[in-house]
Amino acid sequence: LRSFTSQSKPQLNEISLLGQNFARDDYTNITDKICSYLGMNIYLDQNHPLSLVRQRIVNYVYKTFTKSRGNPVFSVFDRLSPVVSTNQNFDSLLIPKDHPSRSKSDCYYVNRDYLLRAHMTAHQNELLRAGLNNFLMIGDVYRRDEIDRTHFPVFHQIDAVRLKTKDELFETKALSIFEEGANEAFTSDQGKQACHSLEAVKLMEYELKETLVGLAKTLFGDEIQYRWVDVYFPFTQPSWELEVHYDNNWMEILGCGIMQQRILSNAGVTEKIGWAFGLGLERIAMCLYQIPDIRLFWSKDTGFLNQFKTADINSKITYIPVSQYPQCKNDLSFWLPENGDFSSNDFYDIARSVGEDLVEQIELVDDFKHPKTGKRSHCYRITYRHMEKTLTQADVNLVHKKIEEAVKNVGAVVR
Ligand code: FA5
Ligand code: MG
Repeated sequence: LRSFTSQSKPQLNEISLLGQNFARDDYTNITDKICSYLGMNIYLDQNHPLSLVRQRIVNYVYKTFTKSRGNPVFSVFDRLSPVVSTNQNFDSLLIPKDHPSRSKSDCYYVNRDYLLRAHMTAHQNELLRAGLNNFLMIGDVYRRDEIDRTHFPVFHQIDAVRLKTKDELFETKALSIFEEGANEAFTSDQGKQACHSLEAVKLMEYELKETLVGLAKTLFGDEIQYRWVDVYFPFTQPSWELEVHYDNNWMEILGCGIMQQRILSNAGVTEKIGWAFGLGLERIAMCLYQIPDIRLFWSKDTGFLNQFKTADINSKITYIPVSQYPQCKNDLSFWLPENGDFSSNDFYDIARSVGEDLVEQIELVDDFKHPKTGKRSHCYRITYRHMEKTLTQADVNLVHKKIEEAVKNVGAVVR
């Protein structure tokens, strides 16, 4: 029954994804390039801008919902495999068989039965079945799309689910969550699910919207303008999108709603009502840090990444564009002057003054003390980059040589 085998070497007609082999078939449209993003987990890299936004959102949810002792109510799942079944991504969420979001032109299919998740909501069902009531699902999602400044086939989402019992929802015993005898598949003319009482839906809607407006204010500031837009999702009813006003535009940052009761009962959950939301990290990060291009999130360039190195994830960071031209790295190792009062900062000053604006960054990559002689040596990795042109290795060597001469002048011995 299983359409994949584990751990073994993939056969010719198989693809290996995160250590599991999957059979190819006529649905397979996942490319090697897309496969290369699997497991990169940039959203978990400590100082990555997406990681800063992720941590701020998780902290907000932790702080907003606490148990009596101040412990967070929500559990976080941020290492769920992005390879999911069509049942997880679609069927379990009541997405119809003929829904356009299932099409091969929109999704990366591994085969007929498996795809790269197109939203984090794909994990809702398994976590509901596991008996969880309050949880966040965080990870990379994959959609076939154009590649431009704001679109990239891989982006990141945080999804949330919160379930409440009658006792958690109401202060009085007289009220109930459900309308006696109503069919879970029907919608009432009030725009809610027929099976829900109006008071239960209104209280859930209130908490959901309060939570999300609070989140928007935490991220963008108390002054942020926002508006709610009625929308449709197969898995929530009623459903809304939250838009915030940023740089003279209304920007959609999330979708949310009251969970379809059929999803809960299919997962074995009874006597509870739930709300859910799903938001994208990239858009929020692009606004918060003024990052102009979504591709930058995939940059390995330290000129980009170092701008987000901060001890305080809430500090205001405004991205300063780095040069378009490539970096060039050269190492320099030398024995420190024998007089013993040479510090790394001395070297940085020398390199900065001799190397002018071509030196973008310097790291100490090795600090070695000779066991017998006690002599110390440092190795520095210097990153060069010109703001207006591509540096050749010859250009770099010239400057590198000048720095070398300058350290010799202060008594260092180049190795
Ligand atoms: C969803 O993915 C739903 N699963 C969200 C949801 C969850 C609704 C739970 C209700 C309950 P949507 O496709 O609109 O919906 O994406 C949700 C968010 O992801 C968007 O609001 C946006 O912030 C982000 N997003 C969607 N597409 C892109 C894209 N191409 N690039 C960047 N961010 C995107
Ligand atoms: Mg949307």
